[in-house]
Amino acid sequence: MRILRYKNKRETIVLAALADDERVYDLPHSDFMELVYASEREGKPTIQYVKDLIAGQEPIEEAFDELQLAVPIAAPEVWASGVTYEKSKDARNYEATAGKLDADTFYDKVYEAERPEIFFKSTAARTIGPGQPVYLRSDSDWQIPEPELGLVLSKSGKVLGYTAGNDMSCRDIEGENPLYLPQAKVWKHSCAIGPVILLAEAVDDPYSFDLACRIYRADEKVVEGTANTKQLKRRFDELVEFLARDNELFDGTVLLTGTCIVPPNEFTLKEGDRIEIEISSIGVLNNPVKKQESKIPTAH
Ligand code: DO4
Ligand code: MG
Repeated sequence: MRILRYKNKRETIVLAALADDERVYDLPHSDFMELVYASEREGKPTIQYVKDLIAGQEPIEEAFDELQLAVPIAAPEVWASGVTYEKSKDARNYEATAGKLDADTFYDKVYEAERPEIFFKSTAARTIGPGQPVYLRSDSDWQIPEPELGLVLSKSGKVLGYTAGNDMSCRDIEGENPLYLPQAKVWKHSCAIGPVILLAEAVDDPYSFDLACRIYRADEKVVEGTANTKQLKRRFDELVEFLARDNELFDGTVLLTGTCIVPPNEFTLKEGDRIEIEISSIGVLNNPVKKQESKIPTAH
């Protein structure tokens, strides 16, 4: 069972369920967390609560792929884990050492360390949903999407659901100096999530999601990569435990779990590209790429 938000004929954003038979049912709750709270009040797992709600109800007329989707949750915060897959460690080493991969870097150390890399990625205002453009930074010449599984968390750190995420990244800025990480990771429209939230109760094994990333330029596929969450070096409960340690979490926080798909080193995103991030049982997060319309003049 998957939960989504879409704009209906009255131009109102509404919450809905996408059932296993691919039919869409409107839900009488304003957002994902309201749905979770309502299921808790009834003492039912959210998946059962939704099944009971839609039983005997007519699906909406439109098919899922005809809907104008919105971001599935206005996550108050998006955090991200890094260097959780060997592929990411190797890519970070490449950008930090100008290709001299034999250096013993911070990335090698964090890959092996007990404490994972966790960084602040986005706020609700910076996070976009399916179909909306991710923006390019104006001061980077080496930008890539990072396709990642996202955990949707409660304030107690419980995994409520799974979504797909794009941790847009500037390899040149981070490679110049890891202290520039916030600038390499956080800017307007630098984070996309969606298209839906797959309820956690519907997932038997979260270490078996297939991920794929495809990048199209002028309708031609220029990048394609695949991965599986079984390649993760970390466990999700370990990442959540470190995120929550001495911290305050908010309901609906999203934690991205790191990338295992990195485009070839010579690749950088360009305006007009289109990014597809697909995760099995979740669906395809589709975003065009745009240049940022900068309102702030640069210093030089
Ligand atoms: O250290 C940089 C971040 C790495 C990252 O975002 C990832 O591995 O997904
Ligand atoms: Mg990442």
